[in-house]
Amino acid sequence: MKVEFLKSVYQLKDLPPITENRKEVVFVGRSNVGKSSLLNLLTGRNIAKVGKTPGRTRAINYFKWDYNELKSFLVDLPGYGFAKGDKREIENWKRLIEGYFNRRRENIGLVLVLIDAKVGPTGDDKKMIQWLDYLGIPYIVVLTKIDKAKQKEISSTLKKLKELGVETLVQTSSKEKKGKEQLLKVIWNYLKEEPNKTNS
Ligand SMILES: Nc1nc2c(ncn2[C@@H]2O[C@H](COP(=O)(O)OP(=O)(O)O)[C@@H](O)[C@H]2O)c(=O)[nH]1
Ligand SMILES: [Mg+2]
Repeated sequence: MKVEFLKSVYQLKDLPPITENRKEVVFVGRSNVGKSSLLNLLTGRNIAKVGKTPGRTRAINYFKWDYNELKSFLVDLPGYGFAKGDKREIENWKRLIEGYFNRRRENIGLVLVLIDAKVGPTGDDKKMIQWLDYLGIPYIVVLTKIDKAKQKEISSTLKKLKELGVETLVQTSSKEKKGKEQLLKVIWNYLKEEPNKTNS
């Protein structure tokens, strides 16, 4: 396995060219939900910055990832749900994220929608899931921080997600290094699929 930081993208024009046949594995979710930690868990490297002030990481961070013969980009998106951000900042965030998904749609292999096991899906998470459904972009939900949640809270989160129609789900704890192998397997299965196969 090989991973390297490629670049931070603040403007859509700086997105890397779609070359080398690299599909994108995208991390989305609330600020602080554990996106960067999960990226580090998956790659076994301390490569994404963890625990920066929520909402302050406004860039799309690209990593090149070679996992066995599978080549991809890992894409760490800036988090949503920062109540204190000013209006203009939120507008900029929205433009960047919407532009990202519209432009990269065809190149996205899988979106990981991260949801805190204890908190459950928020309004923003629901909007994101519905939007991905609408765009026809493949995604799965990844529960994070299961080490912090009681079994009862996890059950309640699972129930809410089921009501939203979410089927594929992996439970993880970056702290306790749980769920890594299962998640790698799911990602592998999505990325190895032939292009257009999922749309037939
Ligand atoms: N207990 C626990 N804390 C975690 C876990 N994953 C991340 N965190 C903590 O949650 C905070 C935010 O993590 P980060 O990966 O930066 O979240 P991001 O903003 O979504 O990228 C940090 O303080 C992490 O140490 C986890 O699995 N368990
Ligand atoms: Mg982060």
